[in-house]
Amino acid sequence: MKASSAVSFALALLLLALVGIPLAQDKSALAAGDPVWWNDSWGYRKELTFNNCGQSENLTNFPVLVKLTTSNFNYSHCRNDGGDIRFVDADNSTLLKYHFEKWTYNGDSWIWVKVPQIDGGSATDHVWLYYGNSGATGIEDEVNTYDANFMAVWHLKETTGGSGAIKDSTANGNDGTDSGSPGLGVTGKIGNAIDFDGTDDSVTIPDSDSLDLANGLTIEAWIYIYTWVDWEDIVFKGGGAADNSDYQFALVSTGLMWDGTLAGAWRTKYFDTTTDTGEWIYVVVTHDTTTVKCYRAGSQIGSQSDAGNIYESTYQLGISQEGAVASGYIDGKIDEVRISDIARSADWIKAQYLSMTDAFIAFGLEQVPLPLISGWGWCLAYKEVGDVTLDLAGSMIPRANAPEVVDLHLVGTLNFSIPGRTDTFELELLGTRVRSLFFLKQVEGGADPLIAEFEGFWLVENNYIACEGRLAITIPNHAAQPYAFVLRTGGVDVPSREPGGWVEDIEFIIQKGALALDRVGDRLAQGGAVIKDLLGTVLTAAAVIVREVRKLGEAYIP
Ligand SMILES: [Ca+2]
Ligand SMILES: [Ca+2]
Ligand SMILES: [Ca+2]
Ligand SMILES: [Ca+2]
Repeated sequence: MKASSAVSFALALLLLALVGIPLAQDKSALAAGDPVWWNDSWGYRKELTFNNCGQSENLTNFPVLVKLTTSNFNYSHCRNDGGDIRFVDADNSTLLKYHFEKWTYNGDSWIWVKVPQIDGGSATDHVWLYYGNSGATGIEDEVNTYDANFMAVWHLKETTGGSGAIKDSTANGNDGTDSGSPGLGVTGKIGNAIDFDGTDDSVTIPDSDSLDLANGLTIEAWIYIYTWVDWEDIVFKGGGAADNSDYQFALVSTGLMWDGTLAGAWRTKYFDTTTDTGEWIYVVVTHDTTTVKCYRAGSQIGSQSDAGNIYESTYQLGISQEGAVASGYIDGKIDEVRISDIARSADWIKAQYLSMTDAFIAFGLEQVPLPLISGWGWCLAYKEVGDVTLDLAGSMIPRANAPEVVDLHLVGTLNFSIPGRTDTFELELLGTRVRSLFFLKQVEGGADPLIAEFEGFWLVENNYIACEGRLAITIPNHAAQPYAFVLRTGGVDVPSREPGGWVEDIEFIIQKGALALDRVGDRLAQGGAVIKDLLGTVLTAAAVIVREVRKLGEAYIP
């Protein structure tokens, strides 16, 4: 980083801190009492926050699609095989079931994760993605990624066909067999898909009790149609006649249709919608033995009365085929066909659509654990303030593409014992190391609150953390003045702990920091009026910072 950009960055950080914009995205993990880190053997984590604002329903045991790319994930921090990927619930304790649909190191990866509950109407419910443990092996649990109402889940990801080759991800084992030589392993909506030629390509699945859905159903699929033709079947189970067909979800010239057998007759229901070709469309039909509903792109496009149980036959199920009949072939690609034995709700379907279109998850910044959570010591250079103890907990967030710069976001308590009174403060520190280092936080406490301004520099090494800076305390009968101080980790073996060596380290940082702060001070002076408004009484003069920082090398007394 060039000096000028470092100065600008330092100034930017200063201003961000002063106007109260958080530097780190992670707040929930840092609230007092929260578990801070799930497992010390893992070196990194990200918060995955769900945008379930638009759905009022609590979504339980909900399969969420997590798509990792080189834009939202640093693959160099995890194993090549993804074996150290873990998903942990918001409690930072409960491991979640997951499985890879496709893992591509340094590419696009699709992972299905079962989330116990995503709160309705929430924009803050979240889970954690942990990674960075070279000794870990994968704990994928494919069948348990899906709730008990899923009767079949076909990712259609296979690159090789054959008898039973098209795998069902659920415990029901409804594996399919391709015929007609469809295109396997083609680019799908989610990982791979299957390309059907509209002539004779299909996948068929034998009849099974799990595919008999008398009491209701949901059929989902992503379709990418080349030519939209009447009576081409997305899913059809049955013998193909009015008296022997279970359920059918098909293309018609006006859109989509549902059908099946009821008392020896067809129960056809049409749903008018666009018949767009050349794009991926998420289509869903639900039936609760009373009403059949159809959805497109996550939104309901129709609802029709259709009382009666779903027919149960002994015929096979066809994807791109009219059940047991050699007909109904789709001319297009199909991906992610899923069948449930209940009618999924509108909220559930909408959230699934959002999840599968990268519109459901916000990826937080990569975080690393703080090397030491407790055991902090301190050394106050000027002993006038009184006794001070400090306990901190928090996390560090490395900046992407700048590993030498580490953001800090810490919370803790600061206890002052000054003649006549004792005050305890809640403390929040935001900061960075190296030349862009800066943090500041106003704290207060007690019946007649003290105001402490806390600013300084972090020096983070492999086995210790030192903090140095200035603390200005305004109390009655006590002139506000800056106190230089040094905080450092306690109870650890610090190689450079010898006063001379450590001071040298500190001085090195101070020199770089002071240079940056000189410039910050200049800039503050130039923009005095505006900035003063922002600062209020927090910072009375940036020059004080610079001056005091320069004293630190001398002021430090081990
Ligand atoms: Ca939750
Ligand atoms: Ca797929
Ligand atoms: Ca063919
Ligand atoms: Ca059956």
